[in-house]
Formats: sequence, C-alpha cells, structure tokens
Amino acid sequence: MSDNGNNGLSRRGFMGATATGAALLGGAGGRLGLMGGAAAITATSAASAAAETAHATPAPGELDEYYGFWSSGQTGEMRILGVPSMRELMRVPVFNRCSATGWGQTNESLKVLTEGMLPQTKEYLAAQGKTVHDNGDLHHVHMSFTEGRYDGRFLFMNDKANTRVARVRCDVMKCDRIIDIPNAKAIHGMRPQRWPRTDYVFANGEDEVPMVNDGSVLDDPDKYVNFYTAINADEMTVAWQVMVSGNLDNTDCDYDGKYAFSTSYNSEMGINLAEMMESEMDHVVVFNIKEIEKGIAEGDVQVLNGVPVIDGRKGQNKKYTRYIPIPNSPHGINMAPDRIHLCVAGKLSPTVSVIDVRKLDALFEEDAEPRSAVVAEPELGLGPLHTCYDGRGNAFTTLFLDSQVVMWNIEKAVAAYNGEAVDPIITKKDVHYQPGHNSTCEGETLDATAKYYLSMNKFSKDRFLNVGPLKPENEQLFAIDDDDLTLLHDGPTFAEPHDSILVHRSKVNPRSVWDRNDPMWADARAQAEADGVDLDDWQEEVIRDGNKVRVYMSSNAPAFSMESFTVTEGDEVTVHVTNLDDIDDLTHGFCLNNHGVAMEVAPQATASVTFTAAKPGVYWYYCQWFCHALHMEMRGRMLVEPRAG
Ligand code: RUQ
Ligand code: CUA
Repeated sequence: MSDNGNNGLSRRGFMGATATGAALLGGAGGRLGLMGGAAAITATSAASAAAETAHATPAPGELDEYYGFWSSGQTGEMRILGVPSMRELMRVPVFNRCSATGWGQTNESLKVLTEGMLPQTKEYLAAQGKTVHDNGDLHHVHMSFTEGRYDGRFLFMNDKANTRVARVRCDVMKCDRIIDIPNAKAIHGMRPQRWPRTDYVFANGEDEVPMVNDGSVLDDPDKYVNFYTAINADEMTVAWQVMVSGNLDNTDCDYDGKYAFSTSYNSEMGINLAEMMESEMDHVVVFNIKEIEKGIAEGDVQVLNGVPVIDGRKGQNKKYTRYIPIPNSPHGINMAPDRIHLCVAGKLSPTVSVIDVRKLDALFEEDAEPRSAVVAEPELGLGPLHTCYDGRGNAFTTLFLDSQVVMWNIEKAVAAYNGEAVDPIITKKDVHYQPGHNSTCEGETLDATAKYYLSMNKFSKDRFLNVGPLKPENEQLFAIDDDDLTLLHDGPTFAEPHDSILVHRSKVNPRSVWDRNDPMWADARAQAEADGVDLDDWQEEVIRDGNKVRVYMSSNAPAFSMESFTVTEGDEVTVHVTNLDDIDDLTHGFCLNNHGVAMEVAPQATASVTFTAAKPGVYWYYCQWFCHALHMEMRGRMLVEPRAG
C-alpha cells in the first residue's frame, strides 16, 4: 500500500510497532517507529496505556493515517475526521443548508439540490414558496468500490427524511448529485456494490406505502408494499426497483456481484407496535441481481414513475428474491471480508445470525430451505445492532442494551453451531453509552485491518459537562490488540452521527486548488460566455437584462475586482465571484449585508448567488473568509437606486 504523506513511512512504522514498543519510544513522535518493536518487549502495560494515548494523538503538524467519513444524522451533512486523532477536519454540506459555504443558496449548490428532484417534489416545494428542502437525515456514508476495495472516487449517502441519495466527489469533497428516489419512502440502509465495481448503489425503502401512493388507497395496510432500489452510480439515476414484503432496514451485498441483502423488520406489515412485534421471525431478503437484470431485460416489470419495478414480494416469483427467516426485528447486516460470512444482528434477539453466502445459490437453484444458509447463531449479549471486522476472522458487534462491544470469532461461532464445545466470544468491553454503529479500518473491504475500533454511542449522559437537556453523543476509539481493546479517545459529537467508514489516506487524494474548468460552475461559465465575459481573467462587469442584473467580479487577496456596483431596488441580481488566487488554502467569501447572502469561493473556483436587491441605500459586501492581513479591507458597496415611477 503506497502512502503519499510526508512522514508516512515513519508514521507507518510507528503504527506498526506493538503498543508496548510505542510505549518505550513514546512521546517523541513518529520517527522512533523506525526502531521497530524489538526494544519494546519488556514494557509494562501501564506504559502501554500511556503510549496508546500518544499513538492516538499525532503530534502537532503530523497527519493522521486514516480518513474517517462520518454521517451526521439529522444535521444532514457529511463530516471528515482524522483517525486516530479524531480531529474533525471538515463538514461537507449535503442535505442541509450551510451558512459558511452558501450550500443551499449558491446557484451551483441549488442546481445539485434540484436537478435530481421528482416533478412532484418541485411542485410541492413551489407551493410552499421554496425550491429545496432545508433538512435531511443522513445515516450512512460509504465509498465506491473496485473489486472489493475502496477506490477513492465517490462517497454515497442516504437521506431518510426526504427519500434521497447523494454523491460526494472525493477529488474536491463536494456533493455533485442528489436524487429523489421515486415510489420508495424513507431511504434508510444504503450500500455501494462491491464487485466487480460500484455500478449500483443499493438503497432500502423503510416505510411501507400503497404501490401507487396517490390517495386512492389510504388506511388499507394490506395493500402497502416496500421498494428496494438499485441506483446507477455513474449516472446517479434509478436503474430498477424491487417490490418487497416488510420494512427494509439495512442492506449490504457480497464480494461476487451476485447478491444483495436487506434486513427487514415488520414482516407482518403491521402498522402499530403490537402488530409489528407479532411474529417471532422476521427475515433477510436476498436479491438475485443477475435474475433481476434478466427479468427487466425480458420486460417482467411494471413501470412506476418511470422506473422498472420487479415484483419480489414474498410468495411471488421466486427467481428474484428469497426470504430467510431471522429472529424478530433484525437490524445491522454486514458482509465479512472473508467473502463468505454475512452477519445479521438480532436487535431484539441476543443473537447474530451468520449466513454463508456460498449457500445462497442453492436457495435459488434448488429451492433449498431458506434457513439452510444460516451457519451460526451465536448468543452475544443484549441488543446486537451492527458488526464490523478486523480482517483476522474476528467480528465486533455493538450491544446497544448492554452498552458493550463484543469481540468474537466467526469460525468458532460456526463450530459451536455444529455442536463443538467452543466459545466464540473473545472479550467484551464497556462503552459509554449504548452503541449503534461501529467501524474498523476498511473493515467492509478486502483491506480490513486490525488497528482501530470505533464505537458510535447514542448517549453520553453524564460523561461530559452538562450542556442542558440536549446532550451530545459520544464516540470512543479503541486500539485493537490481539484479543483486547484499549480505549484511545472518548469525546462528544453533535447530532447525530450514525455511521462512519475509516479509509487509509493513500486512497484519498483531494485537490488543493480547483480546476478552472470544473463542471461545478459550467452554467456560470456558459452565461459569462454569452455575456462576453472572460471568467478566467480579472473581471469588472455589470450586465443589465431588464430587471435582471449580472455582476461579474474576481478576487485576489486582499481585494475584489469591483469596489462598487449599482442596481435598482427590486432587481434580480446575480453576483459571480471567481477566486483567481491559486495557492493552497486561500479561500475568499462573498457576504452581502442584510440580504441573507453569503458564499465560499475557494482557490480557482467560481461561485454565484442570486438575490433581490433590497430597499434603496448603500449595502456593503465583504469577504467573510479570513484570507489576508487586509481581509477586513476586502469589501465593496452595492448601491441600490430607487425604482423610477
Ligand atoms: S441505523 S444504529 Cu440508521 Cu445505520 Cu443502525
Ligand atoms: Cu478575502 Cu477574506
């Protein structure tokens, strides 16, 4: 694995040393790792703990080995952290409105937020006097794969609140596509295809609704269905959907490109809690991707809202889906990097059901008994939610009710299921408090590494200073030792990261400065060309077009190209700012007083914003991104004239 960081070699050496090795050498940073672990063997475990703390906190200026990509739940953004330091590096707005960057306000972001919208969403928002949703509920972030490994191209994420899926470009860490998912309601589980590459992103609809949800069927739950969606990841369009029975919760797929699978609670298709809890078994739905593609090619579909939909409901055509009974209300579903085992967390059952994906062919081809694919069902503790892997055959399952993580061995669980007297549980550790998701280094890929274990806890309770009735969540990072976990970091996070992935930094290579020809501002470029303005040069241009005014200016620290421009009250004004600075970290901003207008303009970027000029008067605009000793002086005036007559 290559590493592009300056001190990557030494840092890797440091990380590679045993904990005790790090202890002896501790405190002096990465270089000492080159000395290796030989001198380390005699260190005490107390020293080891101290060393692990050093190991968790790269020295100032030292880079982390892993990128962490975090969801943020109801905040609607994606976050980037450095691991193991757990330093928050960036917030990438996606489904939210961002005051700092102007996401949800700039024309470039509005295009991303609206171009994948269904006509009915546009209509609904227009009736509210809005063009975009202001909220989102971003649960899951996953990177695109090539042959089972992260490939550093894209990150995909879901919005449960408004039934959307988004994509973030890893070259600039900005969202470039958001699409509404038709027919389905509330996209929850989401996972990119692993093999041979991410052609599809699979997405679960959680809420059951009538097949055509137009009010003709209302309180008639017998007629409700659910939809599983495959998105074309390159185009960001919906490729196909499968109609299923039960509420889809989480989803994952194999390392062979053959099957995808979703946990499903409420197989009863009940409406209230009692009905939803009625039966003892719910199920995992297995989707046969090749058969579904064939069915679509052969026209075995109905087209709903422009999407080909296959009927994969229980008891319907068994070519497409199989329903494997699993104890009541399963939640997390996670494919192991051994390419064989799929772990389904019981939530209400203290068990994890282990499915051998090699046995799935027999389900479809020989109509084998569905539970024949289950090869282990270890009892691990109360409230198992999610499982991740260390690449050594071990699994880590969060126990929500027990406030613990359990580290266990998959092969031993299989042996125990076959009647051997072995205990698959390696150790249990307390976490604070009540963990949901967890992750290991590239644990959902063939590069799974036994290095760090992250526990994303839903409650912090009394663990930090009291900040009022609303408390932060708590995240804890552990070092993975042979058969133990050592706490490295324990700290609060704001609402409410659900999930994360840890990606080695060698696989993520964002630019530092934008390409002037980036498609992000293609519309602004086309408009400038039509207006005879060269966006790549120092611009000072005001184009009047009825009551539309287009202002073109550039920035070069510490000045805007324009000291003032004049418009008329009520004009629809579009300001384009091109940042001609081309050095690292020289971001400017454009903030217009008392107009609710602000945006980020990073080096070599163009950004634009459209607003209505307010009452006559003088309004200052300023650069709101600290850029220079004369940053405060980087300002100008918009002069608003009274409208004649
Ligand atoms: S879910 S706590 Cu929205 Cu990922 Cu399991
Ligand atoms: Cu430009 Cu601050």
